[in-house]
Amino acid sequence: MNCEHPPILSWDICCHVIDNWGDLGVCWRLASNLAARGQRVRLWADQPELLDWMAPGARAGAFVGIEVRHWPRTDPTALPPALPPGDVLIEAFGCEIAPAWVAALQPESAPGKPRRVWLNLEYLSAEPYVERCHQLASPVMSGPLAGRGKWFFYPGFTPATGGLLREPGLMAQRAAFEREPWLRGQGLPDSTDGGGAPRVTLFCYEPARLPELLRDPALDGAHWLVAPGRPAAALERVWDASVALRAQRHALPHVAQTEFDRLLWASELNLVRGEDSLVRALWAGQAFVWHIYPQHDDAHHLKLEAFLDWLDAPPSLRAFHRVWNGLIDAPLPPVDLPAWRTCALAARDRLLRQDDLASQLLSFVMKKR
Ligand code: TRH
Repeated sequence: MNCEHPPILSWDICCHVIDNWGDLGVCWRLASNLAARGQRVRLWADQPELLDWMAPGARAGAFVGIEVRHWPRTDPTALPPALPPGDVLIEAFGCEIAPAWVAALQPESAPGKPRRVWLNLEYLSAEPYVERCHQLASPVMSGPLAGRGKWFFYPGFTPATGGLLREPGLMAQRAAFEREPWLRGQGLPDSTDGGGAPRVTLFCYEPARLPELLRDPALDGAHWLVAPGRPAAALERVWDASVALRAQRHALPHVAQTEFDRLLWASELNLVRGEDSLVRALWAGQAFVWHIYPQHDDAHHLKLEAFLDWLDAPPSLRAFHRVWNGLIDAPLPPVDLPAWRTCALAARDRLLRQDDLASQLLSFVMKKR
């Protein structure tokens, strides 16, 4: 397929917000990435109101090619509105779309017509199973949809996976970014303030070692740019007079995803979490530390180690991640911004040589139609 000029397909993306913001964050990025390639997207979300800050105007139709709709996921009596069926249905993170909705959004393809494609977009991981399971078929064996089938599509970090979301022109925007005016425009300290002290973006859960990090000599004088919600609450609990002598904190409001990206571009250290902000920290090319989403069976331990292997993280960054994420109980290793940034830039170079997720998705769908 010529990916420069792909045919215009209509896509339905269903998103269940389980907790936090990453489910919708990823789905919105995917919708935007597809729309940027001329595709038409209906984004069905059970909490679309989160978009009011993540993508202001989205619910009112301000983004060409994207229509946001409420998905009454938990109401068994709700049926989808009468709409033209789509060409591609994406079930984000196995969100389980009721059979009546699948049948309505995506009726069986008529003989001789291009086939409709139903996909499950999975969570991001660097673990080896991702390459094995990417693009596997999953037939429906029973129930009203028996005989239909969907495909697994796995994002990932290597060429044998579905890749990462990266909108066209992102790196050009990143290169053209003017940090100082942007910081001033946000009411944040620019580089003239604090004699070169680093800016640290804090977007985490509740890392037990945060008090130690606040006292790391490499962050003396730092400006902590603190995201709302759990990061702000976590910092509030441990911020005291001794920390206030050596650092400053700046409470941030919710900002649009595009501004969130710029925040990561403008900071010398990005403490990110979940899934989407990790990917955006990679594109930012600054030193970063990942607070992985904790799973109760500790499945995130292997997931973190697999990511650190792929990242080719230097020993200091590996050790830091293990302590930051509670895998081992040891003092927090010192921050090494230059080494961590070098590692982040090398990882970004590797990723930029691979196709992005939306392009791969388009190619895959065209092959299956
Ligand atoms: O919020 P997260 O922790 O999200 C998730 C969820 O917990 C989800 O259930 C889990 O499956 C997933 O992680 C792995 O972190 P994440 O993924 O980084 O998503 C945050 C999103 O919020 C991201 O798209 C950026 C966006 N964001 C803004 O747009 N503006 C803001 O001001 C902030 C703080 C975040």
